[in-house]
Amino acid sequence: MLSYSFYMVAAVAAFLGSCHAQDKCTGIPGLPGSPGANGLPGRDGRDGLRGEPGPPGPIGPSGGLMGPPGRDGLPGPQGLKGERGEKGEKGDIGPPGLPASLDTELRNVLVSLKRRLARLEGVLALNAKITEVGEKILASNGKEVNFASALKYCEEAGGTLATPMNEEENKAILGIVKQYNRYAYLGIKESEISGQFSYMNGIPLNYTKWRQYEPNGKGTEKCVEMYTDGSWNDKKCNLYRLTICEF
Ligand code: MAN
Ligand code: CA
Repeated sequence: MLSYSFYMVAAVAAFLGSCHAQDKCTGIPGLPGSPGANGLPGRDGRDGLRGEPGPPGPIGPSGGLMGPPGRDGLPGPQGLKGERGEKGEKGDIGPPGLPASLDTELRNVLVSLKRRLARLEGVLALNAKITEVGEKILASNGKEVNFASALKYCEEAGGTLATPMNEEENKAILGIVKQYNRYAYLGIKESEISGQFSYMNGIPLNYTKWRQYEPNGKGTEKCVEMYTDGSWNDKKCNLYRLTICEF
C-alpha cells in the first residue's frame, strides 16, 4: 500500500524537478507495476514455554509383568542379643598408676571392705558357724562322710580339711568336734612309708597330738581322726566322720 502511493508522488516530483533543471524534459514515467507476489514464509519462531504435566493415565490392565523391586523399607525393631563371642586377646599394659598405698580412693575402699568383712565374721562367729584361729577360719557343714568326700566338700568350698599345725589350732578344731560330739577326719594322711604321716601336700608333720599307743595301724589305717578329747588316732579312710574345713 505504502509503496504504490510513494512511487506516484516520487514520480511526479521527479518529473516536475527534472523539467526545470535540464534542457530537455524527459517523458512521462509509466504507471507503477502491480505489487509483487508474497515472499517466502519467515523462519520458525522460538520454542514456547514448557506446558504443565498432563493428568495421570488410566490404570493399566491387570496381569501385566511385575515391576522392578521397590526401595528399601524403614528399619525394623532391634533383634535379640547374639551369642557371646570368643574371648579377645590380652590388651596392652595400661599407663602406670599411683602406688596403692598413695591412692586415697583405693585405701578408703579397702578400709570399708575390711570393716564389712569383720562385721560378717562377727555375725558368723556369734552364731557358732565359724571359729577363727590365727589366720585360719574353721567351719563344719555338720555332715559325717568318708575321708574322700569330706576333703571334696572342703575343696569345693575353697578350703581344705582342717589340719592342726599347733596346739592352738588343735584346740579350735576340738571345739567343733565337741560342738557336734562326733569324731572328725583331719587333713593328714599316711605316706608311702608306713607309720609316717604327712600333710595333704606331702610335707611331714611338724606338730602331732597322737593318743597313747597311736599310730598303730602300720599301713592299714591311712587316715587320722580326732577324738572328743582332741587326741589323734590313725584310722581307716572309709568310715563316717564329721567334716571340718579350714579356710
Ligand atoms: C580300734 C581302731 C584303731 C585304734 C584302736 C585303739 O582298733 O580305732 O585305730 O588304734 O581301736 O584301741
Ligand atoms: Ca589307730
